[in-house]
Amino acid sequence: MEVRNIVVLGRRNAGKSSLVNLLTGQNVSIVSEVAGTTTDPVRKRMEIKGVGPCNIIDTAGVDDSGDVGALRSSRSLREAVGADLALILFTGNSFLDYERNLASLLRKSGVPFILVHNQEDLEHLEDEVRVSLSDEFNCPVVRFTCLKNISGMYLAELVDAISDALNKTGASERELVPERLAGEGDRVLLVCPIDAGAPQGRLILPQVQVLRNLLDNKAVVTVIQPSQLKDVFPDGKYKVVITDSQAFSEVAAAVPEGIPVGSFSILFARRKGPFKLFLESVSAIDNLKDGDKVLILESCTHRASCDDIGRIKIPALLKSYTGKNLEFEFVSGLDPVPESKYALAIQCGGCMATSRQILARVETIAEENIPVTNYGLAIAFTKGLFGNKNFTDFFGLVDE
Ligand SMILES: Nc1nc2c(ncn2[C@@H]2O[C@H](COP(=O)(O)OP(=O)(O)OP(=O)(O)O)[C@@H](O)[C@H]2O)c(=O)[nH]1
Ligand SMILES: [Mg+2]
Repeated sequence: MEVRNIVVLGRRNAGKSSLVNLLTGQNVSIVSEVAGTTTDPVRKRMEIKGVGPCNIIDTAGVDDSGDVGALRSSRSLREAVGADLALILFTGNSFLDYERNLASLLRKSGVPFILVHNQEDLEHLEDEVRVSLSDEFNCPVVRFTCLKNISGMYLAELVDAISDALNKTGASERELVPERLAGEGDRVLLVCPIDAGAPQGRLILPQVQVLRNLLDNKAVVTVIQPSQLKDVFPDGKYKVVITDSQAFSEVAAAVPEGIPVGSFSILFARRKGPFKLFLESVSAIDNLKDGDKVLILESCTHRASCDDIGRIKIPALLKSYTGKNLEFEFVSGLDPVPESKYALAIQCGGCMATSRQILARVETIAEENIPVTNYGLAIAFTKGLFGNKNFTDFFGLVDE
């Protein structure tokens, strides 16, 4: 199930950390009367009734000043644009520039938000202000206090507002395996190499998720390693073959015409990212010149299984395919993209990130007119698979 990210924003001392602690029922963030106590985003996983697993993300105040303060507040904003829901805290009936800028940034990024008037025990939110904010921003405005002995009722109301807002927007992701690709009774072949890079004793997450989705669709699934392709083809009758990108060439050579062939990473690219943009951008590989910089975007925080694809395999494939002397830069997690001229950016499948996070990052790069594609598409392109009919048939089934 998709984990939803809820980010808590506001000025210093608004009570963000106090609210996060109350919401999660744990002391995850330090609270103090010193403005600027929280410096880096702090996240805590919790289950919200009626929503499911959520990360509650505490942030540094957006009004933090000085050079370091500006860095802190820009980290807060980065969390904001990738979130599924934001809480904007304000106090003392003052909804001023900082709060307004937050609201317009969130609106621009398509992130729904709730305005939370904290410290109600010190100053009550006037009805007039509440109504005018709710009209202006067309969003819920709730009253809150972090004072322990009276917070219970406010907390229940806030949790209801959070769950309503998240249920209204729905999960932002598309299904991984559309039914028209593999539905009830359809036979599907999964090709999962177990090489030195594979984790001990288990499959990697993208494979597990695709397998689960296929079972949900009631497809009939066979899982093999590339060396077993000869045991199932040419006779095997499958509706579709889904392979790890690394085994593309072997699979393409073994599968008879008429059976669409795709990869795990293409399913993830379609689910999480702007798939059309990825698809349109992949041919930019043919325009790469000597000295061009290529940006590799990794979204995992644990990089064990994908590391080697992004850092070693893709650079090697691109260099040998283009014959050019290319430079590579790598960005992982939600780290900011360095400002530099890139000829191409390549995003990983993003199995650990939400689609909002991927979209937020990819859009900022695409705005600079940098073509952005994805691991699986780039690998397929360099292996010449765009000339393979089974492969292009697969796009016909997943594209919409
Ligand atoms: N009376 C009252 N005090 C509050 C309330 N919420 C927070 N405080 C106090 O306000 C101070 C700041 O609270 P924090 O939760 O650290 O605020 P923050 O927004 O996380 O602040 P920074 O991390 O510095 O940005 C602390 O002394 C809290 O005890 C509230 O609802 N009522
Ligand atoms: Mg704090």
